[in-house]
Amino acid sequence: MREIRSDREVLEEISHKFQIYGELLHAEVCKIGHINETYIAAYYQAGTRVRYIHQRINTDVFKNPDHVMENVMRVTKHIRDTLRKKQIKEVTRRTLTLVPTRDGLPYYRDCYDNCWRTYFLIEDTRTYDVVKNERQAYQAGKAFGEFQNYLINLKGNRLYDTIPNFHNTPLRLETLYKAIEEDKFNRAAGVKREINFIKKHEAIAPILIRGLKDGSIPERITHNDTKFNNVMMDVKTDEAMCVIDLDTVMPGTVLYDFGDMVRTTTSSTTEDELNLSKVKARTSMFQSLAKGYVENAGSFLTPKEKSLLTFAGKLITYTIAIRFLTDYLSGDVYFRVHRPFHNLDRCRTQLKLVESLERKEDEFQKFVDLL
Ligand code: GN1
Ligand code: MG
Repeated sequence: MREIRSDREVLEEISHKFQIYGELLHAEVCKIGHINETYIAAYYQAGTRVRYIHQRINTDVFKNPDHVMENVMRVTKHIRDTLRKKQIKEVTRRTLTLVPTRDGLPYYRDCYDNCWRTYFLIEDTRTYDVVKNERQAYQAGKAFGEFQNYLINLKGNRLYDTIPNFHNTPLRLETLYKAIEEDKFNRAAGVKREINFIKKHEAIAPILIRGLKDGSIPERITHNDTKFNNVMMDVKTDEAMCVIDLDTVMPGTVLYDFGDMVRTTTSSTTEDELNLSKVKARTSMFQSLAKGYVENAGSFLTPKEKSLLTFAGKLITYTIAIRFLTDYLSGDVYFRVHRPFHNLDRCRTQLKLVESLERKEDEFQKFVDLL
């Protein structure tokens, strides 16, 4: 039987495995994120207090941690080198820095087969679940636009697909339909409205994947999880400092990235808001986001990519709704939940946002066309 150990015991053990030589003072769980387990740990080292992030990689989701870590190492090194070349200051606050194990490896596998990695914690930054003002929205667009821009000239082999078919909406739909058919937890009868809405929108599902396959949408290196809370913001200036959560950085289309920015940056509420009447896409946030993104990614965007930016917001929101609903029907096995019906609540919020984005689609795209 697996022994139950406290967080403190686990962290005491793993902390000695990395190239950190101080004493562990304090550690706490970071509740942001639905997949990996993240801890913030403070150490007393060489006469001062320093903080690190320890993260247990969810290997049910990321089945090949070697691939994930190789991608992360290549991407962070490339960004670090690029920032240095450009003589940009505070490089270690502007990209993640991995702390290797004492054996020089990118992650540590413990005796339970848990995979752990460590990053510097970026001090004087924080994340937000909901965008507060237009400056933040602009900064989010800029941060991910720059991120993609820096990676345009990453040399060498194609990055690994850490989760194959991650944004393949038709495949996500198929998985949903299978879950409805199986209905293992007798939950399908309660979600007829959601299923109908999803079915009615089926036609949008293949549009981006088709473009990627026929080459009309270029494959690029993309982040693939561009939630607003994956941008560390400077606490004093509200400048976007660093893009985090690099496990899904892999080949894809910038449209999914921009789409997920639209989903999380324009939304007036958190992802799991219960009061659906509050959920809408905010026009001023969209405009600031699009401006920040196009100004910084602009030089490589093709006209076709640009013409689909608004549509991508609707499509990715629809896709995430499908994924939340599938997980609800499957017994909440993928996304971490904190209350009953959590995944269903998340799905409903996303679908409400799809409706709102749909209403504003033409208006939003007109704005993008003028940028
Ligand atoms: C997951 O782990 P987190 O919370 O950053 C998910 C994303 C979803 C997001 C929805 C690997 O991201 O795809 O958009 O939840 N990540 C994975 O909030 O599935
Ligand atoms: Mg993530």
